[in-house]
Amino acid sequence: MARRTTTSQDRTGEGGELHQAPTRGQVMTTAQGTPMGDDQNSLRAGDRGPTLLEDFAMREKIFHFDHERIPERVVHARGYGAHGYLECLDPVTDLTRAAPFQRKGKRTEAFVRFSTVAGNLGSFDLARDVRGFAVKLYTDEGNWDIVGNNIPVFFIQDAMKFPDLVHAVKEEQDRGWPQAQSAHDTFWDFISLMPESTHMTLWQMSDRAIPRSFRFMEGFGVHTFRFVNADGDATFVKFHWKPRQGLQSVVWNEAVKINGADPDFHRRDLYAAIEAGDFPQWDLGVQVFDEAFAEEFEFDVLDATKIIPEEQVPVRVIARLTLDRVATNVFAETEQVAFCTQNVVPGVDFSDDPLLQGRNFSYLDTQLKRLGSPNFTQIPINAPRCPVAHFQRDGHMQMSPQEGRANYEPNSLGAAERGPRADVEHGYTSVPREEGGQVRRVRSETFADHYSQARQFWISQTEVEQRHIVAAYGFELGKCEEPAIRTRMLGNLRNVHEDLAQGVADELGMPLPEANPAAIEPRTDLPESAALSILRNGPDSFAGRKLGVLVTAGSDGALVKALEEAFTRAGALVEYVAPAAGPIKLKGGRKLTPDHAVVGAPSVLFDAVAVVPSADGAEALAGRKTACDFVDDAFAHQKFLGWSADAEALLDAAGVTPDDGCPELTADSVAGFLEQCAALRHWERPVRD
Ligand code: HDE
Repeated sequence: MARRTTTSQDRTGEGGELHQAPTRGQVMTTAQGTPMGDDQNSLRAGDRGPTLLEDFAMREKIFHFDHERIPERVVHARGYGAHGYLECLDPVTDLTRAAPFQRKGKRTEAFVRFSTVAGNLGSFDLARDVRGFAVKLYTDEGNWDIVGNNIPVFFIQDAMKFPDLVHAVKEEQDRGWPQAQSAHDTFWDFISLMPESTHMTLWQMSDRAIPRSFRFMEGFGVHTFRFVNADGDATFVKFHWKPRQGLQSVVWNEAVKINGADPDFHRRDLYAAIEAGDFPQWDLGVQVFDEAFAEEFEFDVLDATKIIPEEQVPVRVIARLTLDRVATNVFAETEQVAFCTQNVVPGVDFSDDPLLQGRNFSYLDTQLKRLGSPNFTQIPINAPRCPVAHFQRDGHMQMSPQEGRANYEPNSLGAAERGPRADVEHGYTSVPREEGGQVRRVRSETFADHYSQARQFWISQTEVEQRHIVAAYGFELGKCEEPAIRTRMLGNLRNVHEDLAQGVADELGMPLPEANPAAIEPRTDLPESAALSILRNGPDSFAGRKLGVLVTAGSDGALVKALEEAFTRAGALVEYVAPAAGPIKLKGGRKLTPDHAVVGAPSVLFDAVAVVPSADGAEALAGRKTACDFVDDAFAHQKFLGWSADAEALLDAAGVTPDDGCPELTADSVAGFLEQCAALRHWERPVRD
């Protein structure tokens, strides 16, 4: 192969192959398409002389690099996306004319972006935070975005307060911290002064805010929307995404450690599952109700701080979402995807929820800031998959050679050139409805009950979940420096439930203050709702989860094989952790290359663990803190922990006395261990703080 550049390569005397024209693939060019002769050296006057302005290739390369960043999202900056499709299971043509639901089996292309809210782009995945669950559906009649969260209620009732909420939760402006944390004064100062936020904070302090992975969490459209059928009949609708994997979260002490061990835990999990062909799926369910229900319901269906319990309006599953392809390029797709709540399609309409109405302005506006041009809809990830025809013209980065003479309507210039016209019969029309009343800045009286559903959430939790909620408030409020903020929050919590308030007060070592005045006497008659608990809706098998197996040279090869076969057959992932990353030989002769060295793979990265070293290996590991922590943490995090008789020295060193959640493993007991692991954790094990 002839060299395209000789002098510079000869002079650098290294990387010769880099200077040859590629034997495969394309010739490197500038952005203008000019083939590059040298990508190593800038153009110089003399070997040691100045670089010349004439060097268009270097200037172009650095110019582009200088402009690589775009503003990150002001909220939900850290996210991870994947492609997939929505498949219609139950065509609800009686309810909506929305294209995805007109025929059983109909597939609609989808892109989903999961996110945390408060942290910056470079923050860590397992912050205690709400998760975004934004779905873009490329329907035959335009893009429909359901921009939801993994929690069905929100902190505030009116969009007017959103900037305040976000300022309060982000890093404090005078010091620049904390990153990706609500555990600080400004957040709880704001929240404690906003009784309407109380319900949401119960969800946020629950394990919903520390999900095991994106695959194990629910999604909610939050607001009430409208479905409209072909006859123009409208009903109210709320959207739910129910993970077919079940619900699962981690415990707080684990989350804290995962953030250090693998800040990309959630994105890695989604990527790995999809790449392994274990495609995550969610059922799309709807709660449908009419004006009469809305009238008689205890709360206002336009108030985003309230749910409609599933016991009152059941969730009807109409479609299934499958994510089967990771992004090709994270910037081009996940970063540039532009979700807008205003993106609806014929068959879907808004309600008057004041939060939703504000969002309909904000999302479009923010895309202009982030993507820099009103033509952001032409970026491939945002482009509709159906034909687009309008008279919007020009603007930065216009990609479309919009043809013809007339760029206005009405026009009469030549039949072929007249361009598109609105379709009165089939095009989008808003639901006709009566609106009226005085123009005022006002909060409806029907939004005034801030505590009753918070209490309903609390009483619907299992004891384990209640304990976690109390501990989370304790942690967060304990980080507040101002005692008055803690006191005010305790006053709010007294309106929710005495046990909750007392538990948090005990965590904080503070006396219970008087309950804060409530605008409306909180109700105590709302019944428990099983749908609100994670533990009552967990997975029923170990499929999709990860077993960490601690091995050493000389580990029992037959036992290792039995574990691997049983867990893999059950759809789980098995990863090996060893004293070092290099290959080891097991008893029986198998050569095994571990996935991790123990120093880089604490047990927090696994859902359950098997500790099966050789007796010598166990002795050696007993002297290593990382190995003892592996065992101790798995036990403390109430994980199922299988162990072989040879592991005893390590278990002793870690201070672990096996209980019912720690079966001794033999090739025969592996099946029982797998069955046990189907439960999320061995919650009966006493917790050590
Ligand atoms: Fe958002 N929100 N939000 N939000 N939100 C944004 O839009 C906003 C709200 C949600 O993965 C921003 O493109 C206002 C509720 C998700 O790209 C911004 C209000 C819910 C995402 C914005 C809310 C959400 C965003 C920032 C109060 C759950 C990430 C960047 C009225 C139902 C989407 C962007 C993605 C992102 C505004 C409240 C969910 C600034 C004004 C309620 C999942 O436009």
